[in-house]
Amino acid sequence: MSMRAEILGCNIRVDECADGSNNCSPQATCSDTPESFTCTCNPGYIGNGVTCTACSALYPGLNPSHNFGVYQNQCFWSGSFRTPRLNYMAAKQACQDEGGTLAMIKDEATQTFLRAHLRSTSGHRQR
Ligand SMILES: [Ca+2]
Repeated sequence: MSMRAEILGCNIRVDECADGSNNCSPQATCSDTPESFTCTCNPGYIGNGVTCTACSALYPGLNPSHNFGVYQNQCFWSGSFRTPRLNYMAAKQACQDEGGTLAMIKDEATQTFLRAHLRSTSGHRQR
């Protein structure tokens, strides 16, 4: 009769979000994972989660500053009903003056994001 000993691996799960040992930015949300944790910048901020920068800080000339949205780690800004209406060339120039580019709709997902963003920032209902 032989005795067999098995050494079982201890899998101790650490919640870095709860114990404060994560390095997430104060402007990020920490999510615990079994192996580690992830940091995701909060709405209105872009970055890698360890460093998050407010879109309004990157583009201080754009007002209202709360009209920023983030999609695929890029800042999008739209005017409100108070913003003067611009034609294509004037809008393109206005974006360039602020160090950005006029948003061009490249795909369905971007279009869906922009439609929802414009609905939430335009200041009045769109039909
Ligand atoms: Ca963890």
